[in-house]
Amino acid sequence: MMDRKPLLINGVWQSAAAGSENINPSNTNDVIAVYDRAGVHDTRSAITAATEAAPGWTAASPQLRHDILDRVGNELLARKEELGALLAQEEGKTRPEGVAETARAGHIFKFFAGEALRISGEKLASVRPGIEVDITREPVGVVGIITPWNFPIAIPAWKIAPALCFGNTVVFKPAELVPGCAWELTDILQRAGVPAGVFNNVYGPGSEVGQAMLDDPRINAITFTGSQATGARVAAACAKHMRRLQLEMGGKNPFVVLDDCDLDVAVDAAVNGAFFSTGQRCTASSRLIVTEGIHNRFVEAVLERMRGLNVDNALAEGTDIGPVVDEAQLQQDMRYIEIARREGGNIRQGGEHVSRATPGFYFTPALVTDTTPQMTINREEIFGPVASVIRVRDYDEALSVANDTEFGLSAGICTTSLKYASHFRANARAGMVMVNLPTAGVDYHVPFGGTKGSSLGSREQGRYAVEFFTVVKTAYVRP
Ligand code: UN1
Repeated sequence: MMDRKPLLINGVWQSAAAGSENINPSNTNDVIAVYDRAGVHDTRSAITAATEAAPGWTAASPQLRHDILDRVGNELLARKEELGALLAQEEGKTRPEGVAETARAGHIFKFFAGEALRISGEKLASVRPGIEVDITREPVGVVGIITPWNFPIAIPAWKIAPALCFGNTVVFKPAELVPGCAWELTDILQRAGVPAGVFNNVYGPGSEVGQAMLDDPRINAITFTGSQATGARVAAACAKHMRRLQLEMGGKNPFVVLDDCDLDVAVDAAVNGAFFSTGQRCTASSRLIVTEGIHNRFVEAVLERMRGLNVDNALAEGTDIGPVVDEAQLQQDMRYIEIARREGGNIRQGGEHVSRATPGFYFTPALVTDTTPQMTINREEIFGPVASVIRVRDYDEALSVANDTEFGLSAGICTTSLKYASHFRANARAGMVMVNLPTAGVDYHVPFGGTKGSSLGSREQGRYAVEFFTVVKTAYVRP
């Protein structure tokens, strides 16, 4: 029997009645570790601890907050190989992808360490003589953080670091499938000197832990990344409690390829955006919208590149694409391939569950051509290595197809025309626009987020994170 990895509540490692096994999707015989699983009672204890710790942390010196966050960032960077391998082992993205994600998390902590020293306000002259107006930012209070499995360390980092930076306390519920990175990050935060109760990890099921967070009025704000369906439940609960919220949900991101593009650039960006990280990114390029003149050459070149992609164990040398995260996701990916076929799509390559040396959820990247914007695979997020191609006449049709979805996270275009690139930047209905770049893979120091059904609330990351994690106070003073 393996030792269990405990929860962190009120600065104390605590065991729970039940535990969950963390299974390696590249080798389902490999149980990475067993993690204590919080229930409703543990969650309430964590919320109590975070509530009681809030006044002290709010008053803590920016220097202290800086130093703690900086230590966390340094340790993540120093251990990126080890933690990146754990990430790959539990989530299934490749080792280099796991290492890069861990480094990104380290940089995020270091960025917000600096931001702790730059919390600023404004002073304005009142319209009434002799009065000053001061505008300052205060923490929101207790922040609930609910994260998905697909970025097991970067997404926790980009919510936890700004929350702590701006003086909030945290109740953190990591995704059920990836407790490992969340536990290591918790251990790092604890050893870096986060005071008791300021940060709590209540790993456990959404139906118990997540629900207990949603139901508790002592949580002042919730930041959530995950599915639209769960996002809607989070939003409803937040409305009930008049609580601040930030949602990052799905995408059905278009990547437009115009006749005048550089074909190599287009193929690189499309293959990276659609299939890397096993396509399990809300920013994935899942709809390739291609004008007639280049359509066939583009499709053949993408297929050729796909044939060279090695789908295998996430930890193996030379793997380009790891397994999908679990059995349920594998079934979902295969179901969408069936739907695509039934609706008249042409599965040109991939879309199959394949075996490798170790038992895992291996699924070959799929390209579906001859699709129309109305087909299910062009409307619903699949969250796997599946891309569809939509053939269009010209730029105008491409833009209108690109915008024809309920989502609006990221939108890409590949063109050498300044005119089309500029027009697309202005008219793509998305929170992020990429020109001659994949729709996925973003910098850590600039705002991240979408429009329409993809996001709700203010932006994450970079200086814009201050909007969500602080409340503005306006003070009128007669000196
Ligand atoms: C990226 O593309 O680098 O869940 C980031 C997601 C996003 C993060 C994507 N929130 O896939």
